[in-house]
Amino acid sequence: QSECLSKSLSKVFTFPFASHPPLLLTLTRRLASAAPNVVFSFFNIEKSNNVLFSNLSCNNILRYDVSDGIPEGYVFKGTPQEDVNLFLAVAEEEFRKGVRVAETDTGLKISCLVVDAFFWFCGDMAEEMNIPWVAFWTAGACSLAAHVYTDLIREKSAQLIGSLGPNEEIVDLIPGLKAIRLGDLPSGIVLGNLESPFSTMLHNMGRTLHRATAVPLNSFQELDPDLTENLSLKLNKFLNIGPFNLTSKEKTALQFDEFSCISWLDNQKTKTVAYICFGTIFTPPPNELVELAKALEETETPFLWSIKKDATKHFPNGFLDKITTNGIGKVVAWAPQDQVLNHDAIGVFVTHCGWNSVLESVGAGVPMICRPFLGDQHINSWMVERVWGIGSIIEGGSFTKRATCCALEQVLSLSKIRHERIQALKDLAHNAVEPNGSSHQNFKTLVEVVTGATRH
Ligand code: U2F
Repeated sequence: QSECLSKSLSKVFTFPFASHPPLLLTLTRRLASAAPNVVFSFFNIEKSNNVLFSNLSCNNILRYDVSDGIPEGYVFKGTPQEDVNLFLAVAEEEFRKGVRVAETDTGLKISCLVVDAFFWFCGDMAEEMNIPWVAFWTAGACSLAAHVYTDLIREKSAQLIGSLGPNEEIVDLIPGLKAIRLGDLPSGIVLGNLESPFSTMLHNMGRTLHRATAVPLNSFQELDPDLTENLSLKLNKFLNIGPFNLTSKEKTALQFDEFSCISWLDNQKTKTVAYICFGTIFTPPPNELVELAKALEETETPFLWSIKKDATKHFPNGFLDKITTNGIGKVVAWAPQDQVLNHDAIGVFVTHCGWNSVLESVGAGVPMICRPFLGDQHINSWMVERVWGIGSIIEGGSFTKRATCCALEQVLSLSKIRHERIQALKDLAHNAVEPNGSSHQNFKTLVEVVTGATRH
C-alpha cells in the first residue's frame, strides 16, 4: 500500500504502425528510467507488442494489447491504408477502455497521458481526467508545422492552386520556413485526399495540439531554429528531445545483424558504399527497382540494399546472381541501419526520407539521395536538399537510370561545402544530447511534467 501511495500511473498510447511503436517504447523506456516511481502502461496492438516486448523486461513498464479493429473473418480489399483506417475507427474507444483496465490492474490512478500526437482526441480525455496530455510527435518540426498551420496554408494557397504547379516555390507559406513547394507538403493538407480518415485525423491534431501540456518530438532544436522558435510560441512546452538514435544506445530488436552486414562493410573501401533502404513499409514500384539496380551496375557503385524479400523478384534478370559472383553488392531483408550508417565504408544513403532515417543519417554524417513517397517524406526531403544542404532529391521525383547515375556520382564525390554542412549538423546533433545539451535539458522538463513536478 505505501509503495502504491508513492507511485503514479502514466498511460502510453502508440499509433501501431511503421516505426511509431518502437519510438514510443523508446520514449517510455527513457521516461521509465528517469522516473522509477511512475508505472507506465503501454497500449499497442498485439502483433506489434509481440515484437517490441520479445526481449524486454522493465519493472515499471506494463504491456497492454488493444484491438486492431479488424473484424473476425475480415477479408482485406486492398484499399489504401485499410489496416490503418480499421484501427482508427476503434482507437478512441479502445484507449478509453484501457484507462479503466490499467487503473483496475494496478490500483493506481492515472496521472498523465503520454500519447502519439496523432491521437488528438486524448486532449478531451486528459481534460475530463484533469491530468496532463503529453502529445509526442514522432517526426520533424517541418511536418509538424505543416499540420499545425493547415488552415492558414489552405487559406494562403487557395488563390495559388491552379496558377502555381506543385513544383513552384511559395515564399512564407509556413511560418518559420522560408519557402516550400505545394507538392512537398504532406498530402491531405492542400493536395491529395483532404477527407480521408488519416487526413482528417492530422487536421484535427493540428487544430487541437495547442491544448497539449507538452509536445515533445524526436529532433534537436539546433536543426530547425526558426521553426522551433515559432512553434514554441504556438504550443506549450514544445520540446525537442532527440535524436533518439543518439539518446538511446541500448540494442533494440532493430539492431540485430542477422545478415552479417557489418562484416561485409568491413571489407569495403572508406566512403564508397551506397546504403539503400526505404523504411519499414514502402517499397518503390517494380520499374523503379529495375532503374535503380541498373544505375548501380552502370556506375559500379558498391551497395548494401535492405529490401523486403518478396520485392527482390522485381530485380532485373540475373542481377542477384551477378552481385553474388562479383561481390559488388549485398541484398538483405533487414540491416542494423544505425550501425550501418555509422560504418566508415558508407558514402551515401539512398532513402525515402522517413524521419528516423533522416536523423540517423544526420547523426552519422552521411549525405542522402532522397526518393520520398508520401506523408512527411516530401517535406523532409525538401529540408535535406534545400534547407540543410546535405543531400539531393532524385531528379524528376522517381528513379530512372540516368537520374540515379547522376545523383550517385554527384553525392559520392562530395563537395567541400556539403561535407562541412554535414559535419556541422552531425556535431550539433551529438552536442544536443550531451548533459548540457538542449535535448537533454528539454527531456528533464518533460520528466517534470510526467512526474507531476510541474503542474499543467
Ligand atoms: C514512417 O516511417 P518508416 O518507418 O517507413 O521509416 P523511418 O522513419 O525512416 O524509420 C525506419 C526505422 O527502421 C529502421 C531504421 C529506422 O529507425 O533504422 N530500419 C532498420 O534498422 N533496418 C532496416 O533494414 C530497415 C529499417 C513514415 F513512413 C515516415 O514518413 C515517418 O517519417 C516515420 C516517423 O513518423 O514513420
